[in-house]
Amino acid sequence: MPVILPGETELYALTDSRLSLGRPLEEVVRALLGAGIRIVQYREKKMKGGEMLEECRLMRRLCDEYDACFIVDDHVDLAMISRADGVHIGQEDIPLPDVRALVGPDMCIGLSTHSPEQAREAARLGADYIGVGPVFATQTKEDVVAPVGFSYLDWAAAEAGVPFVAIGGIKEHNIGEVARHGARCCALVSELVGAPDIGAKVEAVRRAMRAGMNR
Ligand code: 3NM
Repeated sequence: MPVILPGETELYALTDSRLSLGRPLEEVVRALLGAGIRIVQYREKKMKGGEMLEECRLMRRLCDEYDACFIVDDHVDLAMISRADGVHIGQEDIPLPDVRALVGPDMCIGLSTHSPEQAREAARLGADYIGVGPVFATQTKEDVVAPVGFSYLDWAAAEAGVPFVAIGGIKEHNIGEVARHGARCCALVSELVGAPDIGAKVEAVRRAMRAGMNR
């Protein structure tokens, strides 16, 4: 199955067990995939490796079932063992060339960036896609840099030269504006996994994004 990248699909969902209203991972991920989400990232910060591996294997099975792309945040080892389609790393994680040397040519690598300089460097290093953010303030990520607002997003839409996904504080009420600033793929955490009805929220968010693109 070919890997789906940001740019080929509008919404990118990330998991977070702390924000999922106590629901099991399978229920949350099935609701996301059932609503048509094509890229999901496993993002857990405070769990034991063995438990995370079991969850990654579960997500691999679910993404196979729904023909979706499965990405693991940070943990290159878990991504490799669970046969993820990709791994997502941050500016302070293991450098991209070292991750590439480990995972080989086929696994996709996403890199979080917060400025045009970081985006250019990511492209030079061969990132398959970049995160552009945080567009708005967010409580979901610890130690996150200050919001970059629309200035970096506008630059990315015009110049990034590599597929990108906008991230950080994106909600149903502001995603239209994010789309209007050129984002063709948006990543959301709390707005989706924290919704009481995930399927309905995905639909509403998608509609709001498309409305922004058409304005
Ligand atoms: N990365 P929410 S912001 C995981 O800017 C992540 O690189 C960011 O969560 C970045 O949609 C972020 O709940 C958290 O605001 C986004």
